[in-house]
Amino acid sequence: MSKLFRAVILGPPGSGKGTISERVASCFGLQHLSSGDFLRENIAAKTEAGVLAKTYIEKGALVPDHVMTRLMLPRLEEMTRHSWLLDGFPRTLAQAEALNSACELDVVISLNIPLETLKERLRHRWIHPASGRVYNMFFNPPRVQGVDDISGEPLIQHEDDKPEALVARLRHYKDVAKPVIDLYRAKGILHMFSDTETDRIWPYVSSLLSAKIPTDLADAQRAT
Ligand code: G5P
Repeated sequence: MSKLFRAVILGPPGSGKGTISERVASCFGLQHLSSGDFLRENIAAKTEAGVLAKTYIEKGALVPDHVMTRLMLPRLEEMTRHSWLLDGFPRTLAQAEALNSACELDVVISLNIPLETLKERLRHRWIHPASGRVYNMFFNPPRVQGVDDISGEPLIQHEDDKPEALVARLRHYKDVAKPVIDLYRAKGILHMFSDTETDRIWPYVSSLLSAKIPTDLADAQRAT
């Protein structure tokens, strides 16, 4: 059997991790594992982790490391026969170390997006607090303004997505992410992409993965 391929995508809120991950999944056949999606599934199912995580997500804060690792590592163990791209995990050094002890990564993609661009994207972000579903008033608006598509309940804006709090939160992200980025740089697997537009970053990500993913593996993944 071919060697499996394991990648991580890092980036601040609004940096385009989800958008690029979906393109990677459809072009290269990797499984897209999103920590935000796992959290939202757990919130919807009202699991113990979901109930706890909701209180942090509502505030725009990071969910504690022990909750995240307890949630993510068993999911990865279920994926031992698949190649995957992990989106949104790890976010802290403690999470990166836990991931390190569970598996070996081939590539880490890091999105470096200017602060002004992130501010512009996030200030239009609204969420449905009960489910954690996220909307952007320009790029993925709800069908009816201000209302969740599925439940019909009102959307709210994170206190932290309001302009006053946003800069502090994005700086906090940078501080927490720096040791994670340093760790992967030291391992020689970090690839950083800087631009204001996902469409301009994508061709570089695509050619990196074309070079790194063995051809027989890419064919096999696409066939499944
Ligand atoms: P998530 O779900 O991981 P965030 O906040 O990290 O959420 P988000 O908002 O989902 O990230 P993203 O995935 O980086 O952003 O980016 P995206 O969704 O692709 O794009 C953001 C928006 O910009 C979209 O509307 C998109 O259409 C638009 N866009 C993309 N590219 C472009 C472009 O080129 N131009 C323009 N104009 N627009 C574009 O996590 C949710 C919460 O869960 C918790 C945290 O509380 C987190 O806030 N959490 C964790 N906590 C602790 N540890 C972890 N590991 C955690 N993981 C999740």
